[in-house]
Amino acid sequence: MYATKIDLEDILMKKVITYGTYDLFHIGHVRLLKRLSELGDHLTVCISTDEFNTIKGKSSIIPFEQRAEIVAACKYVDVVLPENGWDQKKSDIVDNHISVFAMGDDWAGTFDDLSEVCSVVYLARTEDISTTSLKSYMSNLQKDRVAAIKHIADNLIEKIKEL
Ligand code: C2G
Repeated sequence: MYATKIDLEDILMKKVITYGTYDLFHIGHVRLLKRLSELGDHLTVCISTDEFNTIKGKSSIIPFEQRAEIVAACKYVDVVLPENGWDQKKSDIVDNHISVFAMGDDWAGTFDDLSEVCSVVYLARTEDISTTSLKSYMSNLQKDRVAAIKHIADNLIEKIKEL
């Protein structure tokens, strides 16, 4: 049986894979995806589903379908797949003829077992930006806004009492 064109491309291309939630898509994500795309000819990004995020103990603001669509729109990304669990990585790598598995270095050492089937690379995270910090910034904004509205309301009540 002759290999199909797709199979040959798979084998000839240096394919890179990564995994993540990619909630509130930010410059740290973009810079990582750019550097990942420079490790090979083709980049696959597996986006954590909302259900898997629950297992990870994370809740994302943006639902899975939109997170996947946003990452798929990034010029550095070739394919987006769902990440449904911790254990799919090895079969993803083998089934998709992946040469390089790469993540930000907050995961350094976690996936070294994958070196049985591909190269494992951890790239430095982008400092001073994270989904968590964006969430707390927005939450503080909300609290400030509520406090400002309460201050105005209290002043109004005082004025009304003086009438
Ligand atoms: N990242 C980065 N710089 C940042 C923030 C994130 O390089 N300032 C990287 C992370 O190291 C990760 C990727 O961006 O490689 C996605 O980050 P998250 O969306 O937080 O993904 P995470 O929750 O770490 O999920 O099976 C692996 C998990 O699904 C990873």
